[in-house]
Amino acid sequence: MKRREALQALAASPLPFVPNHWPAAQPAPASYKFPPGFAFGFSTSAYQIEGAVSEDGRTQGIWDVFCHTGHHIQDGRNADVTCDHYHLMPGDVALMARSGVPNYRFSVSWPRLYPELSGPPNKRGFAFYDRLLDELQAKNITPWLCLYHWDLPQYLQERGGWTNRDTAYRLAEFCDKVSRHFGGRIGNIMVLNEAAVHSYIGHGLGFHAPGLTGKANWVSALHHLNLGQGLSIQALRASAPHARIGTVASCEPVRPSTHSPEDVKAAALLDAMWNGAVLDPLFKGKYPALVAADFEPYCKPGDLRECQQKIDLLGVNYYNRLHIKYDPHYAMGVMFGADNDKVKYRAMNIPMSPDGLYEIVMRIHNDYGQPEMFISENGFATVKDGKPGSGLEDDGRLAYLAANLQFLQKSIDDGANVTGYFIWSIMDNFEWDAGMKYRFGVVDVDFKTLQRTPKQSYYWYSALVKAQRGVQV
Ligand code: IFM
Repeated sequence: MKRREALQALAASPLPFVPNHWPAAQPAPASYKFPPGFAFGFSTSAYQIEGAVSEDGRTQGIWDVFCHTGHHIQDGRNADVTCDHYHLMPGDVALMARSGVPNYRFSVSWPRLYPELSGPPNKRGFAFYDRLLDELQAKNITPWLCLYHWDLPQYLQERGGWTNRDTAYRLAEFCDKVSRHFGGRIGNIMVLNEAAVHSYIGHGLGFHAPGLTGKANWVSALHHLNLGQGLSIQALRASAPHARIGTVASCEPVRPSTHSPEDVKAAALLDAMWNGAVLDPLFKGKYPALVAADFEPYCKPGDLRECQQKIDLLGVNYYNRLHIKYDPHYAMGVMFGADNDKVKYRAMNIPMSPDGLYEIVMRIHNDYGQPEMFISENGFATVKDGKPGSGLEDDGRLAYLAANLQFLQKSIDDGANVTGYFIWSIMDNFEWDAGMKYRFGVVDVDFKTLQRTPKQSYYWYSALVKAQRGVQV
C-alpha cells in the first residue's frame, strides 16, 4: 500500500487514544450553554495545509517566493508539502466528521485557481475544491469559504501587489469568478482574512510575504485591501445571492507596553491601524481620525463609499491582547513589546489573555452597530505537544480554549450577537514565518510521516460540541 493510501486508511480507522476525563481544572464539556444553532467549527487556510505547490498547474504565490529566497522562515522550512492536505484531504475531512464538529472554514488558493494573469481558470485546481465540497457534503459538514488568505499570485506581486491599487480590482474579479463556479454550494463566504496582519506584518514589518517594509507600503496595502474587500462584497452580492457574505478581521485590544507617553501614543496609533482602519471603513465609511491623514495619498474620491458595505456577518479572529511600544526603527514608530499583564497562558512566547476576547467582542458590538459575529479563529500554539508515554496531552491548549469559550459565553449573555466559534486549527500546519516551529492543531501532524494523531484538546472540543448538539458522548 502506498504511503498516501496507508494514511487514508489510518484516518478511517478507530482513534487510538480517547481520554474519558479532562484535567480537573477544566470545565466539563457539558457545562457550557451556547444558544441553539450556534456554529462550532474548525479553520484552516490553503497555503498552510495543502502542499502540492507545483502540481496540477498551480503557479507560484508570494509565500512560495518568500520561503525560497533569503532566510525568512525561522526553522528554514517551507510549505511545499506541509500537511499534504491536497492528497490527504478525505482523511482530514473524516477526522473532522468523527469529532462531530459540523462546520469547516477553509480558503482557496488563488495561484492554484488562476495560474496566469488574465488566463483561463485552472480546471484541475477547481476540481480539488469541488472534491473537497463533495467530501464535506457527504459528511454533513457545512463549508465556510474564505476567498483570500494571503496567498497572492506572484504575477500580481510583480506588478506591485497590494501596494498597487489595481490589485483591489483583481481581487473583486477573482471573488466573482470563484463564487460563480461554486454557485449555491457555499452558504457563508468571507472575502479577506486579517487585512491588519497582512498589511502590517507583510508590508510594514516585512516578517511575512511579500517582505516589504515601511509606512507607505503598509498604509497603501491596507487601503487597497479595504477597497478590494468593498468591491468584492458588491460582486458577491450578484454572484452568490443566496450566500451570507462577510469578511474576517483580526481584532485585538491594544495596550501600551509601559506607561511612558511614547508607548501610550504608539499603542493608540497601532490600535487605530489594526482595529480602527479595518473596521471603520467597512462599517462607517471613514478612517479613524488619528490616522485618516495617512491614508489620504491613496484614498481617491469615492473609495470610502466602496469600502463601506453591509455585511451579513463579521469573522473575528482573536488570540491575545497586543502590547505595543514606541520604536523609531519600525514603520510609524510602533512595534510589539512586552506585556505588563500577569497572564496565565503563553503560546509562541506571547501572553494569552482569554478575557480580551470578551473585551473586543463587546467593543465591536457597541461601536459598530451590534453586527452578527462569529469567532473565525481562536487557538493556542505549542512547540510540540504530548509527554512521552502519555498520549498527546495538550493541557495548555485545552485550558486556553476552555477559558476563551467561557468569556465568549459571557459576551453572548451580555448581549453580543455571536453565532459561531471556530478553532484554529484542526491540525498542525505551516505557521508562516515560524515554519513548523509552532503548532496550533488539535490534531498532531508528524511532518516526516504525515501521520495525524488527535490531541486531548480534539477530544475535549468534540465532547463539548456533541454535548451542545445534544449528542450522547
Ligand atoms: O496561522 C495563522 C492564520 O493564518 C491567521 N491567523 C492567525 C493564525 C495563527 O498565527
